[in-house]
Amino acid sequence: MCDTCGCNITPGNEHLVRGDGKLARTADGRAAVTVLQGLLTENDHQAAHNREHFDQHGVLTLNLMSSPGAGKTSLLEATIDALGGHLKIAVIEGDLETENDAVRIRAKGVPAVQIATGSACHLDAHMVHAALHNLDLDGVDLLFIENVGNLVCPASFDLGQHRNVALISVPEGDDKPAKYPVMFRAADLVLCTKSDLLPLLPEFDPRRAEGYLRNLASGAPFQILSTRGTGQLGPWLAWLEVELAAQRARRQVGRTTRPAIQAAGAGLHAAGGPDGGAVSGHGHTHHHHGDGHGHDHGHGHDHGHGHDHGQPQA
Ligand SMILES: Nc1nc2c(ncn2[C@@H]2O[C@H](COP(=O)(O)OP(=O)(O)OP(=O)(O)O)[C@@H](O)[C@H]2O)c(=O)[nH]1
Ligand SMILES: [Zn+2]
Ligand SMILES: [Zn+2]
Ligand SMILES: [Zn+2]
Repeated sequence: MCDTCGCNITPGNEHLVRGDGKLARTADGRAAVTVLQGLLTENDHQAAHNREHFDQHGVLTLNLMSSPGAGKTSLLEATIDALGGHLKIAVIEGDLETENDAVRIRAKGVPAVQIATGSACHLDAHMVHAALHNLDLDGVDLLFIENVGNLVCPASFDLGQHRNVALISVPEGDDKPAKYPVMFRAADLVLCTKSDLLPLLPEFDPRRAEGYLRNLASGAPFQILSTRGTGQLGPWLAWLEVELAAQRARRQVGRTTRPAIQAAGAGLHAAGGPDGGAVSGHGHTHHHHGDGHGHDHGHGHDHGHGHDHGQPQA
């Protein structure tokens, strides 16, 4: 969680803590921990709402996480080359600064929205929701969210995605799952990238990397690939197709899914576990958003929320 690095407040959620925002410091001095807990709860609530957007549009949304430079954007470029002919792909890019990654994706003919997080080392659900205002999800099959390069904070924020994918690249060393367990426990799939460099870096042992992952009691598939040469992208592309089909089957019966590990605040909500959570079964009791969204979504449907908000909390 981001309590330690102080990055909880982002351009996406600062309206909640500034001025007369709902988490703004009260005259009696609301404790910082209460405010941070409130931000996580708000994040999870916004994430559930984002997931409703994705589900209404029949989109499978994947959150890509890794160290800076592990090869997320390159993998997206290669994936678009391979699947773009028969699947409609869209991308949300998160970086501290620059449009560079979005420009690379758009060069492939795929819509990409860049989120510049400023100082925040992760994306949160509010930032993703804002990005959705600039993205037409109609007809989109796969939405990739490329998170900020960082192996710590992104794992703690639910964005509304269905699956988490974590990358570990050969040059960064094979012990990353041991050192950053929170990230790798949250992964539904682990990709060992830049495998073309294995001959140059014999100290990287993919079996050891997978062993560290298994030590975390993770059963996530571990795939070794490269965006260079022959690449061995087949298993990754097949995983995407299987996940897309599985999500479509869930949607047929009004269900959805969420990543293996939830953000800390998600425990406060009562919506089913992984693979559970009927879309309409939000079921938690809490104060009304009061946001009423207050802005025009511009993404072509109204925001009925579709879940029961229960009674306002005392
Ligand atoms: N040898 C090799 N280099 C790669 C591979 N994939 C990416 N790279 C290189 O690694 C560098 C970083 O790749 P990116 O795709 O930009 O990495 P990223 O994870 O998107 O980086 P951030 O968005 O900054 O976190 C670039 O110079 C890529 O060309 C690969 O499979 N093999
Ligand atoms: Zn990138
Ligand atoms: Zn919305
Ligand atoms: Zn709600």
